[in-house]
Amino acid sequence: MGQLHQIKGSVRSVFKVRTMKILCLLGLVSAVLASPVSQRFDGEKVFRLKPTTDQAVWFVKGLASTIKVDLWRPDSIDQVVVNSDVDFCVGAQDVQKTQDLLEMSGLEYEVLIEDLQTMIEQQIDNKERSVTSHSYVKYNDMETINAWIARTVARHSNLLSHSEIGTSYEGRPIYVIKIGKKTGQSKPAIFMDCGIHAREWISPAFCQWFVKEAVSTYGSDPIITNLLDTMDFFVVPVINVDGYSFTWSTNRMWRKTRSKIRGSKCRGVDPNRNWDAGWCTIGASSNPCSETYCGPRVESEKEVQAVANFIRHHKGSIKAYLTMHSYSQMCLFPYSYTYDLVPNHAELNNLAKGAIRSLASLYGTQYTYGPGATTIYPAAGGSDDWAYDQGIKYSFTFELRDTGRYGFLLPESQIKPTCEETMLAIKYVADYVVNNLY
Ligand code: 0X9
Ligand code: ZN
Ligand code: ZN
Repeated sequence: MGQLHQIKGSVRSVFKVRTMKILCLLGLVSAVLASPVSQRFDGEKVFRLKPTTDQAVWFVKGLASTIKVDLWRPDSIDQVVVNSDVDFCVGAQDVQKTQDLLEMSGLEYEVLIEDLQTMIEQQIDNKERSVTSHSYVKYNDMETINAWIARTVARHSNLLSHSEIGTSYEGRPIYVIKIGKKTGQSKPAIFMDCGIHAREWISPAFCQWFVKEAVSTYGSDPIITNLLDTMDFFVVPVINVDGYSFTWSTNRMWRKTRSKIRGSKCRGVDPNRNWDAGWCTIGASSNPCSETYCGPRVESEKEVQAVANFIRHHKGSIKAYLTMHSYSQMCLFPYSYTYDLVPNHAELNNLAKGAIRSLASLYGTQYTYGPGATTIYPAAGGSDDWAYDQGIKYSFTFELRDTGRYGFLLPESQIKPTCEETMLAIKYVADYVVNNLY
């Protein structure tokens, strides 16, 4: 719905500006500069369909072409297939029509979210929020995460250091935190990133949690201690820093980067379609207005470039690549750009199976696992496939909680359990890697 609201918003403000006196105009302009008007989602509903026949798939595609639907999952309409859940959001003005069409079709559907705006407002509790301090059980904005990085690294300088690996389209710094016992020698490493997709807030929250856990259990937890003694972790808490900031300031449902596209009114590239891995061949769009726009060229996005350069630079030492997304509860491994199985498919499959078993042992959270192309959908240009083809043979995408009850709006009360269980999966993978160095 993004497009629609933005257009409405700008028409309204042009009207206001014309009818106001100069003084008011100045006041209005400075107010707008100070805090961008947030996009609202009043009356928008999130639906779930499960098309069980080819006709039903056709119906869903037809619906998407008559009504402006925001797909939440899968993220593009050509990825809708028989027997897969389709979650999508519909603007208030189209809710009745959608419901009528659904009733007529006889398709089974659920309303996942009655009112998106209410859900967004409920997700974060602004009353108890303080500007300066971070929390591991709340979502933190970009400034808070950056302040957290500086402070945490300073406080644990025996294990942590950080550096800027590049800047974003809008000029924000992108940081990597290095975690490991300083031995004076170069060690093998595991790379993990969060926040490729802006609206998947649980992902940066997990990277913060991971750093905290690693530091606070070093010396007491034998697995973590062994890991940090023999290896380093490189953690990028937020890759898509512009998009993440934009989800806090303006549009909670933003996914892509914020770069301007020559010749288009739409902004942003899907940073998980922009890598040099079968780029833009399947499950990606060359339309700049699409949520899965692959970009004008490979690595067009500065954020993708920054991470790709970092990984290329440390290629010899990085033994595993982990990237955190949400939602769907899946552990995915290459490939997604082709149905071909990777040479060490059996090994990755076993590793994923062990990881999700370990994850489930805490709260019973069920994950599925397998190669991306068959487990979620074929989609080229992803970071996991690229890292794998760089020679990093342990490469995983995690899709964290939930399976759609809240989707991207996972309540803060679930941050702790989600991070705790995910920690078990990551430790499982890392422990395997440290014992199978290559
Ligand atoms: O589509 C994606 O980029 C990921 N799912 S999400 O809902 N978080 O957007 C899945 C990525 C799987 N890997 C590749 N497609 N390479
Ligand atoms: Zn919408
Ligand atoms: Zn994602």
